[in-house]
Amino acid sequence: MTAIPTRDDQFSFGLWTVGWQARDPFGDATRKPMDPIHAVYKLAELGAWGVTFHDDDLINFESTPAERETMVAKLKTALADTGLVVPMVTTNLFTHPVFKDGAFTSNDRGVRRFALRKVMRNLDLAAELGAKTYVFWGGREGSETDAAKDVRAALDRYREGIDFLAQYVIDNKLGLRFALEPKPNEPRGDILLPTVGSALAFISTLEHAEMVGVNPEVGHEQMAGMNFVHSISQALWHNKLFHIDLNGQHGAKFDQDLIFGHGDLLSAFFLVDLLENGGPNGAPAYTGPRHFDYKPLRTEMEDGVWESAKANMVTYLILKERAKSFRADPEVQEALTESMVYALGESTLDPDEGWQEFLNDKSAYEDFDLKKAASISYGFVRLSQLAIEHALGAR
Ligand SMILES: [Mn+2]
Repeated sequence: MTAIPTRDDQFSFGLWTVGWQARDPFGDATRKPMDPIHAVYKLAELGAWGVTFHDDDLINFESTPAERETMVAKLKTALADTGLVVPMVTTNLFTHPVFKDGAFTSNDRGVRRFALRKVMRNLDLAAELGAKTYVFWGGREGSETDAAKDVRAALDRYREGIDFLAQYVIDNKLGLRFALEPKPNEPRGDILLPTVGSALAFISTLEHAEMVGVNPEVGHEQMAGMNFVHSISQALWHNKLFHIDLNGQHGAKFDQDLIFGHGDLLSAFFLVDLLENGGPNGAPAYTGPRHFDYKPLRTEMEDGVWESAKANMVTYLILKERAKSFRADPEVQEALTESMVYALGESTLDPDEGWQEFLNDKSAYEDFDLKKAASISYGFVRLSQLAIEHALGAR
């Protein structure tokens, strides 16, 4: 089966992904630096729709305003040449040593103020390039020892930072929404807002909660032992899935950043089914960018980098086709009915049924056939096997 990515698929890539020189905590770079402009042309050629970047991916952290302008102009030319868009931009608040104790939650107030300015400058650029989403990955917001961080004060500072930047976006009509990216650990021993659930709870306390959602990453959630499909379902349920980072991960260990589907493949199948088809009970599909945040294997040279970029998109498209075939199969439809998956879409209470009417309904309790309900077979094994057969292309 060959799947060919097109612009309509809305595939986007971080410039830092294909541009990763494969430096890891134990080894030096195995690849040469990649010109981000070259990456834009190559990704366009492969069928991508958009590119995303941290400020420092494009413009060296300590470059002069003139150097910055030259680089932005080059990017704009490449975008115009290729038709690629910039749907999302983010800030690097983790590489420079100044951020070693975090950015918005650093114990050093000067660092916190510097971080806000670094973001503001890049928010302007994001808006100028037409981005709709601004991601915040607080990789350094955390600690290694509980003695060193007052977590409640840190959350106060985190909220203060996000509230302040949201106000800046509103006042300057930048047209951006924020998406927080949870991660449990790495590079910090423990990172604040470790999971999608923690981020959603934090967002509910924000002054401009309506413009803040999440950007969950497959591997990050799986590192925390969470079911990514469940996390994404809940983010969608809250209308907070503003963006998504697709990659692969083999369970709870260091951040592997594998190609999408090259980790937990079955979870990837159900994820694509959720994103593309919505819920079986009519909940809407996801319409935003399909963004890849992964690392090409350290063993590969540039040819392998492009092979990996293509692999992300092709794997996604194959899973999309497999998920469609799963949903269209009459046997699956029958199994879904049999397993009462559709029945869950029905509300538990009748319209206008209050607790008094409910107590009057003897069929709910007194006359309920407990024995019968306890002895039914739900048929989930058959349903699960049907999904696996479709995922494997055996149907
Ligand atoms: Mn990410």
